[in-house]
Amino acid sequence: MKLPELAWLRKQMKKELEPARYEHTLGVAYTAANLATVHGADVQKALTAGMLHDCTKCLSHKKQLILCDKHQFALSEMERAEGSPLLHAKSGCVQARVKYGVTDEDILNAICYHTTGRPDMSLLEKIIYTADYLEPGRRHAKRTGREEAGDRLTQIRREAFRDIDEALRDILSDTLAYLENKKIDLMTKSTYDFYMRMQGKDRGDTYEQ
Ligand code: DGI
Ligand code: FE
Ligand code: FE
Repeated sequence: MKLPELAWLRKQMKKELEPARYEHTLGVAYTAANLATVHGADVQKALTAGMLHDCTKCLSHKKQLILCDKHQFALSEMERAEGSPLLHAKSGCVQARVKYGVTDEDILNAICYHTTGRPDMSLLEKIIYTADYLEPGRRHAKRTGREEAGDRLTQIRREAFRDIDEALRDILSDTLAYLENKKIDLMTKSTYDFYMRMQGKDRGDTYEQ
């Protein structure tokens, strides 16, 4: 499967994104490439997905809605809501396909679910979700704001290269804690439930269905 040329994508992202978002994007792409190397995923796909994961983040909400509607990408009410933090993952997935020529379903899904995650993610999806949280440019765990977040982020960074599911559970816990008073998307909640339940299974614990 032919992937878009990385140097071209990088140039496009430099044009499309604000400087800090562009730096974050490079951090995610290279962190994803490293995670892919360690965990045996396709490095080129990880670079492509990382480079494009926030590709529509600097477009207006309205432009993102128009893009999704034009290409018949169904959106939930929460994704459609003005100021939704979830919309850019969906519009990014559409844009990756129609503007940047990505046809690989795994890459498109990694972009689509990079904000909420989803139950039973592919390795590439986990890599992008995790890299987004712990790329080197993140000064603190973005969703916690806790004082100890720096140390915790260091721990999660290390963990991600050892056991990506364990890192994923830590990230999901912190995200849910951060979202405490905000509206939680059904997908974010199902991802959390799925991976917490998996932990029970890993450790041989019993749990209620
Ligand atoms: O685009 P980034 O800033 O790199 O990061 P992101 O795409 O992971 O997330 C954007 C924000 O979305 C992040 O601050 C957490 C938030 N988010 C994730 N799941 C939910 C959510 N916000 C709400 N309100 N509800 C969710 O379920
Ligand atoms: Fe994002
Ligand atoms: Fe991001």
